[in-house]
Amino acid sequence: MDDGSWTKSTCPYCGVGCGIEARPTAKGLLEIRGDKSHPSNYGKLCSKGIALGETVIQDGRARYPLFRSQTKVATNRNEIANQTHVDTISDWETITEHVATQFTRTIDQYGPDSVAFYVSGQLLTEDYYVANKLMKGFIGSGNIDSNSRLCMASSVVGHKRAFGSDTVPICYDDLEQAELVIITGSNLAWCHPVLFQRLRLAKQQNPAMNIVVIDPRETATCEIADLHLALNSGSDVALFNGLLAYLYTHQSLNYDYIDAYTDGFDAALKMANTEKNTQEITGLDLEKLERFYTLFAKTEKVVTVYSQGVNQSSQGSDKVNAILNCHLATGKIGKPGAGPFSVTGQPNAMGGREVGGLANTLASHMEFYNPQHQSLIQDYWQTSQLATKPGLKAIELFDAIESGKIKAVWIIATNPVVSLPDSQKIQAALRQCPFVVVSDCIQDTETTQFADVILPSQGWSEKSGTVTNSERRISRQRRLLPSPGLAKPDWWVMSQVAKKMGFASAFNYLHEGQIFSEYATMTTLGNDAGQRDLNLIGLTSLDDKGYSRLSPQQWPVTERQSEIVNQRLFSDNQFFTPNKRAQFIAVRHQAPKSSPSVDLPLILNSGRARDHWHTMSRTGLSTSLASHSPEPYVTVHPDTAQRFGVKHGHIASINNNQTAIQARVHCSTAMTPNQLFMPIHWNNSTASNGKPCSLIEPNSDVNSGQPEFKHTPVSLSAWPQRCEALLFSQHALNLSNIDYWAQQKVADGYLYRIASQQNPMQLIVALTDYMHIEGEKTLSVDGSDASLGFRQAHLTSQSLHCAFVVKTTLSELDIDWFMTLLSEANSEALEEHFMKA
Ligand SMILES: Nc1nc2c(c(=O)[nH]1)N[C@H]1C(S)=C(S)[C@@H](COP(=O)(O)OP(=O)(O)OC[C@H]3O[C@@H](n4cnc5c(=O)[nH]c(N)nc54)[C@H](O)[C@@H]3O)O[C@H]1N2
Ligand SMILES: Nc1nc2c(c(=O)[nH]1)N[C@H]1C(S)=C(S)[C@@H](COP(=O)(O)OP(=O)(O)OC[C@H]3O[C@@H](n4cnc5c(=O)[nH]c(N)nc54)[C@H](O)[C@@H]3O)O[C@H]1N2
Ligand code: SF4
Ligand SMILES: [Mo]
Repeated sequence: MDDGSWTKSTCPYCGVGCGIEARPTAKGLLEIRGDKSHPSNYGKLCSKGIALGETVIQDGRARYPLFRSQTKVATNRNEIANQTHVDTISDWETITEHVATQFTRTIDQYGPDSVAFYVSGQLLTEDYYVANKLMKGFIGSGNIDSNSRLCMASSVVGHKRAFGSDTVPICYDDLEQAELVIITGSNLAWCHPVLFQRLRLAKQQNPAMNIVVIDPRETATCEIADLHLALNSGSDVALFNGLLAYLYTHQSLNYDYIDAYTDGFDAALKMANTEKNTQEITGLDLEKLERFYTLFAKTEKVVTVYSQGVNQSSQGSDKVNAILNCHLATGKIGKPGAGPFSVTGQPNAMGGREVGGLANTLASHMEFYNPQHQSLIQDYWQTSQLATKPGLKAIELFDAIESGKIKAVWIIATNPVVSLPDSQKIQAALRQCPFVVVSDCIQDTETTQFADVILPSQGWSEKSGTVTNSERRISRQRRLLPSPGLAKPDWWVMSQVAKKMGFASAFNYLHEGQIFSEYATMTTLGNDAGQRDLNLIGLTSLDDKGYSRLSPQQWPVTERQSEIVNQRLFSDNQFFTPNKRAQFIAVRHQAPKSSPSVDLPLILNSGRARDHWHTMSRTGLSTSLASHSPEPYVTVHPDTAQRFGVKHGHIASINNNQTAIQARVHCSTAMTPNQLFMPIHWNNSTASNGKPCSLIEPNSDVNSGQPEFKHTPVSLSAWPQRCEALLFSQHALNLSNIDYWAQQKVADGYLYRIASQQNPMQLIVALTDYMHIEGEKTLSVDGSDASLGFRQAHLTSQSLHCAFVVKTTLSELDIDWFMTLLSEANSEALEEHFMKA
């Protein structure tokens, strides 16, 4: 919808799903502001949303369909082979024909379960719908799983077990209406910043509101907390079972609610009561536990926000049910200001779950095990090939690739070599997979290294469709800019392949609005009496204009919403189980799969930094975002640093039996002495070796298949650095022969923070190799003055091409000096600054 020159769209980062308004700038970038009319953010944006305009530059984009010929060598899985490849530019007709033929041949020879799609919560609903329809409906296999497996799968299991459906009951308004907000396993301040801002404001306006943060770390979210429970990693089930037992002994249960609307309470309570040693398991003292339990017991309006500290655990789904049990036992659900609130990570984590993009669900909240659902979908899609059983979940799926059961895989909008546990295993699997297709906006990611075919996708600002946020609100993402080269929408590419596989009539889409319409109608099948939560009947008759102008709609949508709607589910206390009653699940604390040992005495926790998004393919392009945390770091308690001989600001190695990785040490008492924290963002595209998933074992929750990303036993040691350097280049460099480096986007180029175990002379020689000196003026300082270090710069009259400084140790002053060098406007000023101490 246009408002003058501004176009409304949605932020492509987190599941808050903020509305933005954008307009092109003269330089081809975008000016961005918050959309005041969007009911999820009312005009607010966080640092990432504000900086979106800087990220639409075209660095590194995949522009043309490519055939990549690999030199595949059978390798030992622990060996990181140097993959070499040759790229050949193709066209869409040829390449989609090739993909179709390879998939068809594989299916003909080995059956439908020999192929798989691995997709993403960063796809639009329309893309996701087509992917799911092609795999489950026409290829006839359940083998389509998503990076949502790494993100939301435990919540999905928890919801389905308790409610009979994957339902997030609350709306954002509930956060503001609550009197107690519990935030557990979520760094809301950094990961859902606009919700955090809304909550902070609500607390200012209502000082009686209490906020409890439950996290082993003291995070930025604790800034607004009245109480922080730094529980032992993995002990949430014990904490919430303790709460249930407390509610029972303190007569704080709602028996009317339990009796009228739920089943299974006695068993859940009995199990909770068997857990006597809450203090020991959680590591929390009695006083803190009682403060928390009393607050829950005495407050009517309680919202419990939870995220990856809960989901990403070998007991993730039990953690979720332990929380849901407490809400059900007190009837604190389905009422204004009350309910459990699983905040979704990715912009369209919800949309993916809605269309059915997980291997163990069928489509549109319809299930494999339900014969009526099977036949409804079969008729609707007019197919005789509908998959009849769930497919493989992410980790299993890559195991099946490694063992050769899956012989062709299409990876879309995700980077599994970085984001799945045991990166070495994922690499080994892809290396020996006969046919790997990768659709991405970026040409060279760690995963495209293994592709036989690279398909260039439109990115945010170019693509068009819908996403659903954490409060079930569907918003439009709109096309704002042209796409580079031949990049195409993912739904279009998949439809081309589907047609060439012989499914033309089912994939004849001309535009994304048609797909949305087909999906909306699907949600209504067999759903006239509200049998399922997800129902978009009010959007089934949207015409092209209606779709193009669609304002945010919160599901269920019985009638198209023209005003802001804030609805919550379960206010009628009716659930989606066969008898309409919510189910308690009896759960018991279990220790994480791997425990610390003498050799690996510390626990590695991993998660997010404020201003980066995942593998940094977008945030890594913004200078303002890059400066908040410019390189991979490991946060260490000062006592632990001392114990392991590592120093604040130096490089450390974090290792286990799998491998060792490096990051800069950041000492902080926000950590407990037994834990380390590392951000997930840096990978081999942006740093030498700082990827937590290289260390993480593929342990997962048996019910959800979600990996245990937050609990890896490791050890820590100093990395014997002998010198450091800063290097600037106008172009991104491949520094593969430097031992430690991290890349940071700066104005007009890239800055590299470097450390080396070699002596300074050796590093200088290596860095000089990266300098392009033809026709440029060279400045240098030879290092005889130790306070200046060894310096080199290459410039033309217009700009600085590249520069570096090497010293034994770089101080903050050296970094400031280098940054000023980069910002000098003309060569005279630059030359003058170059010689300064
Ligand atoms: N800036 C930024 N924001 C993002 C993203 C991003 O990449 N960058 N990604 C988005 C996505 S996809 C997701 S899934 C979300 C994730 O959002 P969050 O879940 O909030 O983020 P994380 O940092 O992964 O982990 C949350 C917290 O769980 C804590 N934790 C670890 N172990 C335990 C435990 O055993 N129990 C408890 N209670 N807590 C524990 C960690 O210390 C951490 O502070 O963020 C979304 N928003
Ligand atoms: N150690 C550890 N590992 C984790 C986590 C953790 O907390 N700790 N968290 C997990 C979680 S919750 C998540 S969600 C994952 C995220 O992990 P990934 O999904 O692997 O990370 P992204 O960088 O978001 O990858 C998205 C890719 O899709 C591309 N892309 C963006 N938009 C489009 C599009 O429209 N079409 C196509 N085809 N491509 C597109 C981007 O360029 C990028 O390469 O990481 C998981 N891994
Ligand atoms: S809170 Fe999330 S959706 Fe909103 S602007 Fe920030 S990153 Fe984007
Ligand atoms: Mo996520």
